Amino acid sequence: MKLYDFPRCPYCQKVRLALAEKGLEYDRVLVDLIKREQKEGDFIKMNPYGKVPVLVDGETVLYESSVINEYLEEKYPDPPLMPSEPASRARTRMLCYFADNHFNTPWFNIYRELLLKNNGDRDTGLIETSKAELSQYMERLDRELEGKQYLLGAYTLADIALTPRIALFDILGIAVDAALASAISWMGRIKNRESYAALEIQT
Ligand SMILES: N[C@@H](CCC(=O)N[C@@H](CS)C(=O)NCC(=O)O)C(=O)O
Repeated sequence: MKLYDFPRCPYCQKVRLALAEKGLEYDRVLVDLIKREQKEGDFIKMNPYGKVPVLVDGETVLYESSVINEYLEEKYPDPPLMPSEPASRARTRMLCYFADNHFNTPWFNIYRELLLKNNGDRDTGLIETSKAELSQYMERLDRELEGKQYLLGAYTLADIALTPRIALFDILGIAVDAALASAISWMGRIKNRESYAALEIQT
């Protein structure tokens, strides 16, 4: 398999985590987003949206990180990263959607303001409202995690989808309320997994 990848992209990190959890070998092809290689000839033929990640498995070309991770789950089911029962599988997918489409918005606001802009250009108001939004999402996750090791009980693609975002909390100065004990211990658990190294977080 070949993964077209940009190291610090959270969507690529999700796929690298799933590949690592499943112990799958693959080659990595760096797509330099800064040089806009994702919008050029050969790459745009694989993904018409011009975005990483893209996974190539033989003749199969896939884009959209959640679709890629479900493909990996179906083709390489061991170890499983989805529950077996339909309602829990649907819940896993809802949480993956939440991670990419809701949680990601305030998280990326903070990321962009702090890591992609210079000091004087930062919107401090946006950073604060985004932190408040994330606090609410963390409360929701804390409730979801009560009495559980991971979001669905066992570790799944839902935990994977949130991991790249959680991983940068310290670097982005995002604090989690100490009262959210279930969420805090879950964060510790996902960081202690062997696969976590696949994120390649640079401190
Ligand atoms: N929905 C896509 C999102 C992928 C995405 O937004 N990738 C970003 C990097 S983190 C990208 O390639 N951006 C380049 C661009 O839009 O030009 C997925 O889940 O794979």
